[in-house]
Amino acid sequence: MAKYASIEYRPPTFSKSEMLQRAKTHYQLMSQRRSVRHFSADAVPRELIELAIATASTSPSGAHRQPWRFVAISNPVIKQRIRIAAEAEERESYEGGRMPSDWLDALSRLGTDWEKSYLEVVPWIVVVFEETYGIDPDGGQRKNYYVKESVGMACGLFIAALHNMGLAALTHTPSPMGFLSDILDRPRNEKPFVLIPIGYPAENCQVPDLTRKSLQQISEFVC
Ligand code: IYR
Repeated sequence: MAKYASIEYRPPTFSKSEMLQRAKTHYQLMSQRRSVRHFSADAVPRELIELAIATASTSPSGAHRQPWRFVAISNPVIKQRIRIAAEAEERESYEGGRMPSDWLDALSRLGTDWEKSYLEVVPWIVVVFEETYGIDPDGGQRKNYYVKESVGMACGLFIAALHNMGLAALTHTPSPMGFLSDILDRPRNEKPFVLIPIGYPAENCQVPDLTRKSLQQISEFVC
């Protein structure tokens, strides 16, 4: 395959003090992001979702295959179908013995349960699919590389973009997620990766009072 041509790379540059200021401002913004489970039904313009998806797709990916597909749903009938199917799976997980007790124990502090009414409240659900393999123009299968790492990074950029525009989101993984391929009629090479309800937080939105690990706990510097 022909090599990409090389072009000059000219990213924005900043003075040392600007760099520090920008780093602090960005950290302060991102440290306020929380996973939200109580949403308002207020409408969110489609253009904002499109911009968040475009931002997510700036992510690096294995061999630049960009093995992601973002399916954005505002249709209330489809949202209802997703809620019903997700709750059926989650009920089985939480109450039908599918989640082992240590897992239920780990979740008990967050207060989650099988009930997922937010799936019908939110103006948008975005389901992110990983492309396990690509399809060539001639219909042949093309291997993708580091798919989960690539899609995970894209999802990180996606939720950061949403937070930056003042929207709330939840990275939700009702398990198993095969029902999403059926409801959304996705091709065989796409596998559900995560389901992301998106909207404004409800007026009385509450989140668990948790803290994040300190810099010392999460880093080592070898100088
Ligand atoms: N999928 C379930 C369970 C769940 C699992 C983890 I790991 C969480 O951090 C939160 C929930 C649910 O969405 O309730």
